[in-house]
Amino acid sequence: MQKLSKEDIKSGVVEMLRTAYRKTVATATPQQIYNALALTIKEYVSEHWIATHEHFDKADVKIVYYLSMEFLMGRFMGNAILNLSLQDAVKEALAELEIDINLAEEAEHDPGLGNGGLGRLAACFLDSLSTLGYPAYGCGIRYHFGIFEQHIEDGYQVEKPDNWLHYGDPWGVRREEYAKEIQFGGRVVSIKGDDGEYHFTLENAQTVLAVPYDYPVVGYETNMVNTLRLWDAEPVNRFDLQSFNEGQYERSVAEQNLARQLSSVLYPADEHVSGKELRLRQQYFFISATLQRVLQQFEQRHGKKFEKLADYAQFQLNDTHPSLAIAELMRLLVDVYYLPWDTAWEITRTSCAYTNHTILSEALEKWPIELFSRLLPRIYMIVEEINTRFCKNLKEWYGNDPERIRAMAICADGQVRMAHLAIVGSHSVNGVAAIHTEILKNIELANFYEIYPEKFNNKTNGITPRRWLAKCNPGLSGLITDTIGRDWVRDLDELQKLKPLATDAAFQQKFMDVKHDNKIMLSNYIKQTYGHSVDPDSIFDIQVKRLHEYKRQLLNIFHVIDMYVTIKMNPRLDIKPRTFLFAAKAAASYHRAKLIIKLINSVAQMIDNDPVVAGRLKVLFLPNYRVSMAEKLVPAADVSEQISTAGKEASGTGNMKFMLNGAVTIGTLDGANIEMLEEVGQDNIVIFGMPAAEVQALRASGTYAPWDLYNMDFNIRNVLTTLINGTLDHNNHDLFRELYDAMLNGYGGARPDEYFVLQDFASYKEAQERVDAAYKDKQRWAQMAIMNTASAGKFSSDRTIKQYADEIWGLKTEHIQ
Ligand code: JNB
Repeated sequence: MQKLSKEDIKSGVVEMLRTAYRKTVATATPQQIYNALALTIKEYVSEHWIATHEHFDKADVKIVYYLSMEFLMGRFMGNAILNLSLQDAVKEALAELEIDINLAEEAEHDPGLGNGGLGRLAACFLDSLSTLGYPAYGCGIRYHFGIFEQHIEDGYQVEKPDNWLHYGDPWGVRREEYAKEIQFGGRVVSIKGDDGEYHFTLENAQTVLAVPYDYPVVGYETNMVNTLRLWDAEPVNRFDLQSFNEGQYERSVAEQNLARQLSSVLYPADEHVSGKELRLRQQYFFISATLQRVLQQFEQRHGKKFEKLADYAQFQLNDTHPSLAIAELMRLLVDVYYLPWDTAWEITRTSCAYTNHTILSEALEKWPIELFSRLLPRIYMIVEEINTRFCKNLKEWYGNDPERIRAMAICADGQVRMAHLAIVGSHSVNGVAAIHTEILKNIELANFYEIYPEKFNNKTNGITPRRWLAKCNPGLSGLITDTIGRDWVRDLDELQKLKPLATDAAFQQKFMDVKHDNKIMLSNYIKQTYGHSVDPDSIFDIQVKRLHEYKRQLLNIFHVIDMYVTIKMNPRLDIKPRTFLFAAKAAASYHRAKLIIKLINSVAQMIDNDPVVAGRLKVLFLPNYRVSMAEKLVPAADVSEQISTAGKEASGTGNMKFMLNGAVTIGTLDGANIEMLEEVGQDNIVIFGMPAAEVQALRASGTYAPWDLYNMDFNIRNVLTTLINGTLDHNNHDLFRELYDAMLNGYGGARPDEYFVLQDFASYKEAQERVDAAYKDKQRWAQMAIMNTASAGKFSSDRTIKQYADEIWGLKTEHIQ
């Protein structure tokens, strides 16, 4: 295929502007220019996309289906340009057309079809699948509204809808020919099939149409283009005169409303179950559509040989959200394709695999049987049957131990437990970092590990080096490529070659110059966008992630208050100036998290208003954290805050992004931080706080007494007092009393300081002093920063995906001509 040239791009953009908007380059808006460029590139991508699928058909390949409620893709265009090696051609074409490429790229709305780590991981995985040459589909929902847009008003979070489709959807291809009908409610009846046997079907169900929109997933310097398939819900259009006459008018309207609601909005609660009927509808909607299409295609290719399904299709369940796949696959095989139960079960078990992403108990999905069986009556029957057979097996293995059986059952206490369904119906169960998998095996899922040890395995998360270094940090990318060549983009272990240069004064200088340039660029962006001045010569200390108590943004801001108080008491204190940057969305219903946002903003204001600390401390909360903002922050970070209560953060992936871009981590022994420590060595990471085992022991002992810490530790006392003495808000002394109470007394029946902020405070403070000391020694700091980049190879999602392909999916790479 002919590569897209500079001239092709120029004429493509001009032509597209003319036909789509009757505009010229001179009169078009940045929005229109973006669309014209996107459509030009998409046209070119389509050739590779078609070739990819021709190859899949011809070679009859095995395909992995990554089933996920969330895909946090970030902007498409820049990534496509990079992966297609079109960066130079596009740059030159736009320069000749006198278009500012930045303006065009910034005009793309960043689609937020995910909450955080789990959704962004899915996006990194798709990039790696295409880059490595693995046939794959990402399957999910085309929400019309992504994660809300966060505004900050008077220091408080305010949510606004994110209408990402408003300006058009140049990358999506509507595939009406693959639409599928999805049924909800109704009654289960059995009718005689063509085979003369009785089969279950639904009577009087509500029907919604699932229409797929396909988005290209371009691999880096390969010709493979995989597909992100997002299903949109539409009414089936039964709004005909007949149903009107038969008095079904209301029902018809109800169905239309139902359809419109289904793919309307992403649930914005991160690691917290909503328990809402609409969420269960969404889950069944995209699972049923995906599986109907996969089986239809399988039958076209292989006839009725469904026993071979697992050799051609693997379904990876991104947490329990898609775990209805297990029951829906059973339904289709048994009710639609007339397979015997045992055969269908064998097929299902061998084609599904489950990834766990959190051990927070509030994120365990359990559906009330009443709701589940009403909405999905046939699926419920199947889940019950799976449960009955599973419990019978348990009885055979353990004898009659009702307590144990009740603990492990899929249906119990009036609920369906989705994690148990996912484990029983899969051939693989994996955690996302070594410590996380150990906790699953030994604590959280110990019961299941005992009966299915062979299913459990670890797949430590990774991030794509394309978006998270090559794309977001051109300065550092260029320096690395000039030094060791460009192979690192596909083989991140190549970065090891930088290790000998960590002590090289000339390289240190260049590395830190790039960092400084990135800090200046970020400072300019902050000045322009928010009007705040930040000093690029201060330490950029960054904590960006969802706002959650276990992630302990509170520990960070408490330490800032402590620094403030310390400087006030001793204005000549010798510390390196610091800029603390925060960004985080809180679930709309998570009151405590929103109060913490308000606290961060109040502290920022207090510091801004105090000349004594001016030039030494700065705090800024950046509103509306999202992928495109992360791409600006990560390259400019000196210090990366990864400070969760040990045992709570399954892996973390932001930690890896900062490490790759040469930031030094201050972190706990949690999630993938532990493996980062192994890779980078203890001289190049700042570790503090209780390890997970100590946290567990302290919690179990019931002896944790924050008041003792308050009484013994003068710094803690000062920080907590600041929360309630009017320093932060002269008009309302009680604004933050809830946080004070939560720390010391327990608030609303909860235990005091559930996440051990105060317990780890002294250790954190001391670790921050180590950071300060290290930064003052310029060579030492440069060496640490370089060692972080040089040691980040393990955290490429290419490594992770290769392990999934080899150890779970049995998937081979393909080469597209
Ligand atoms: C999540 C996440 C988990 C469950 C729900 C929503 N987990 C989101 C994150 C972990 C990180 C880890 C990433 C990728 O593996 O994002 O996954 O790095 O440590 O916190 C959820 C949503 C609704 C209902 C129930 C659960």
